[in-house]
Amino acid sequence: MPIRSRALVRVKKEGTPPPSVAILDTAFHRASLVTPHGDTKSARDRLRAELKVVRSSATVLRHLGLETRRFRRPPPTDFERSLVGARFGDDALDRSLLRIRRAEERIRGLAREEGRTLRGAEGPDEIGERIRSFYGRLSSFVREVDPDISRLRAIGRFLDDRPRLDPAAPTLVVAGFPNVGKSSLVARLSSARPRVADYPFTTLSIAVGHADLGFDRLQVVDTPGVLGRAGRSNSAETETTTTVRGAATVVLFVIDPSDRSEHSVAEQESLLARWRAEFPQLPFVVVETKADLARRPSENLKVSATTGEGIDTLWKAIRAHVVPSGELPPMEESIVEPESPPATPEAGPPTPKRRKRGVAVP
Ligand SMILES: Nc1nc2c(ncn2[C@@H]2O[C@H](COP(=O)(O)OP(=O)(O)OP(=O)(O)O)[C@@H](O)[C@H]2O)c(=O)[nH]1
Ligand SMILES: [Mg+2]
Repeated sequence: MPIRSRALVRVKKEGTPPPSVAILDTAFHRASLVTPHGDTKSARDRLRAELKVVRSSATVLRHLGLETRRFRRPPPTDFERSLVGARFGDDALDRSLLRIRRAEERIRGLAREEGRTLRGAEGPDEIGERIRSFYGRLSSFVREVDPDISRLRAIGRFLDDRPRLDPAAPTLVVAGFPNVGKSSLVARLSSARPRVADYPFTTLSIAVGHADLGFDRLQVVDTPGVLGRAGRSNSAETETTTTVRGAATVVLFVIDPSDRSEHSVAEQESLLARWRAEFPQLPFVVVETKADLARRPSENLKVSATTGEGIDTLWKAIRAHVVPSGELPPMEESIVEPESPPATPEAGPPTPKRRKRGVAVP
């Protein structure tokens, strides 16, 4: 059966076409457009075949390169890698990249070898047979990496939906049980405007806002709620734990002491105790929120995202844990390069201005 019909049969059987179908379709179409020059028909036949080999393999390689480019420039940060590892499996990204790289090497080798063999081929039948066999092998190399291309696309979409955190900037991770008021506090503390609603798991993936500490720009990360059931986390809860582990400079642990919470303070505190034991190096700032609704005697800070009560005191507690770096954040988009050199040599280099400053901290 011709290669193209075989691909169509697979599409019908499986519903969505695997990535190889479009890649090979483009490659064979582009290869069919080659226009060889030559004095004799046999010279033109051979050159046409050689050009088909070059063009089809080059097109496939260009497409495979596009599938992997997102993971090369810039490469994912360590934190992004751990998010991907938690969702897709520890080595899923590296395994797929490696398999595609191997397929690229095999395709390059195949094209080189075929170029040599074609030079010795005699007559249109032999040349036609060689091209068919080349296309068959090229197709099977691309089809073998279908699952890897699909996985890389899924990982790319997953990362596109996540903020790109600056690993060098201080990061406050806001975490706690579902529906306790984490997103409301993130909106109070930063430039982020996350969705707030009165039901659990409104937030399903991490989001970031910024706050201007004066000396540095703080990343404030909203997270999905965690129920604290050891060993039985859903993917959103796992994302939160991965973020606490991989991105936090400080954790803001939010407790809801009001009767709006379906979970007792004791339950919420047991998650806090577990995290303190799991991440002994991390500072935890603990707040009891919804202070406008309920408060109980305890040593924890009392705040309300609704009225703003306690937010100034909360900032003091957060700032105490964020060591001034004395440096501007290295994010390129946040810096406007000065246009002219300093007026006098003694004046030293001009200070770059920040464009995105986030919410100013009192
Ligand atoms: N009265 C009062 N209500 C609050 C306060 N903070 C949050 N809420 C309400 O509590 C509900 C949950 O708030 P969210 O900020 O979405 O809570 P969350 O912890 O982000 O929830 P998930 O993303 O589902 O885990 C919403 O109805 C908010 O309006 C507060 O300080 N006072
Ligand atoms: Mg939320």
